[in-house]
Amino acid sequence: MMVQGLLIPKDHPRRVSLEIREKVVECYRKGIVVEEGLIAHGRGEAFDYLLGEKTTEMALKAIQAAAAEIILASNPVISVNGNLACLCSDEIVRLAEITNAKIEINLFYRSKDRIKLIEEELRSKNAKKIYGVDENNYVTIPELSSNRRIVDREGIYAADLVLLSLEDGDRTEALARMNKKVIAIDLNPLSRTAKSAHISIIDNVIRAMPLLIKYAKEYSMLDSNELKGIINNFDNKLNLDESLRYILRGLR
Ligand code: PTJ
Repeated sequence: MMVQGLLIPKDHPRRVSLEIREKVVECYRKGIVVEEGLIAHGRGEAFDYLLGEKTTEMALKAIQAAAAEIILASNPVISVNGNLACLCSDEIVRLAEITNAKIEINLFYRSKDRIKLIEEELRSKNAKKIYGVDENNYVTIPELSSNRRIVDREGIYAADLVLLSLEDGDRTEALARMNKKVIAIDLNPLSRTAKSAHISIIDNVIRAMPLLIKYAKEYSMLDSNELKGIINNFDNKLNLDESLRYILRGLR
């Protein structure tokens, strides 16, 4: 892959990270990712570096609990922003298929052009129904001032579970107040999103989404008691503390 005219050698120790960065820049040039999305990605990279750029044992436990919750949910929705659409469009569509989840485009830096571009990206991966694209269906989440308050009446508004990533804390808290189960993928264990979600997956979306698909497939064979057992064995607060300790141990 080319980075500003340079070829990234196959054996470069940080090749994957540089390739992902290149993909995000490409999406920025297309208009899928905003400038602020580049900055958010950089913050994510810093935390990923501290996590050793791999899925930790704690993240895996959170992913397993999340897969069980999504299968048990009666109306799960995957909330898609520019960065997630850029890095995981294929996985979003596959996870939605396996779990019967709805896909909703929900942007912080909202524009009709970006919604259209992201819709096209998802359709290119065979997404069928996409929520958040029809203005006639828009409703607002109470007590929230950002653009993310605008949601689809039949999508996030009606959901009992929302899977989100690279999200701001205000909306995560607002969704939880609406009695929705919130699963967040966020590399920063200190973020308000990570702290207020019911399940916080401290991992990079590029690793977490394929693992969510793997476990959703596996768990779709389980009965509801087995799924509840997986969920009851998971403690988000303990898991978050352990993720933070993992980073601190690495620093020492
Ligand atoms: O596409 P839009 O308009 O909805 O805007 C999306 C951005 C990302 C710009 C917007 O949601 C934003 O400003 O996000 P924040 O508040 O900067 O939060 C981003 C969080 O995601 C930070 O905690 C980062 O550490 C984390 N993060 C960044 N990259 C990744 C990530 N988490 C998981 N995987 C990543 N690849």
